[in-house]
Amino acid sequence: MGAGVADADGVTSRDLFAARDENDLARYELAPGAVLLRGFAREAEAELRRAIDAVAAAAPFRHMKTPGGFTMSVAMTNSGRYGWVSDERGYRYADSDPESGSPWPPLPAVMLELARNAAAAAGFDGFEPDACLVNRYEPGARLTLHQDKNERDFREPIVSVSLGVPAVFLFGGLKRKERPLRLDVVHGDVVVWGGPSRLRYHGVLPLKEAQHAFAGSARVNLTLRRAG
Ligand code: MD3
Ligand code: FE
Repeated sequence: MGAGVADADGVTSRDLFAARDENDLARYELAPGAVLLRGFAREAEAELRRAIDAVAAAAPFRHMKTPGGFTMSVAMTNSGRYGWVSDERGYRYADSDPESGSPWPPLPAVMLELARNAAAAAGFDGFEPDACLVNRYEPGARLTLHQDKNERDFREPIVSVSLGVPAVFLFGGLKRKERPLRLDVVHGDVVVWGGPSRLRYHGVLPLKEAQHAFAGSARVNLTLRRAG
């Protein structure tokens, strides 16, 4: 079985490198520096559920505005020293929640440990995230193609954790015009984006109506970053 990667018109699909570790979890190198760890977060799901609830209790999910004045369909919140924010002034990391003026809630230990372990499994030892953006997708919510460029040091990877309803990631090249590949991501999947893949364009197709025990009709994505 391959990683379920196809090009964006869905016509071709190809099996990519696969190896199984002792826990029977699959590790796929999608591209140089981009590693899919299928099911890597499943064992922590109960703790992650509680951690997300604790973060959202302190810093509620909100729909941010883009600098162009559009309201994002994805609801977001943050934990850690820095949080990613967007408003009419631009995209940036902020050390407090603009809604409350308070610091973001602390990065829960389960998120920090998961990110360290996933990064190490993907070949990025010593990853110490200081920010976790929590994205919540309801049916129809999407993220258009973009690059993550607000972090200080692009040598640091980004760890992405998918929870709840499945989604389709788009991952493109270093130029927006390159046609993106599609990747189906399901509950518990972790992707590490580093090295030569760190500045790839990427996005998420509109979420389909579905139900999952983790969060009902929603998908939750955690991205752990070294922002500062
Ligand atoms: C590829 N989030 O929050 S994570 C984001 O599922 C974001 O919520 C998506 O993109 C989500 O910025 C996708 C996948 C991802 C994250 C970072 C990347 C893919 C990446 C950095 C480089 C290349
Ligand atoms: Fe992104």
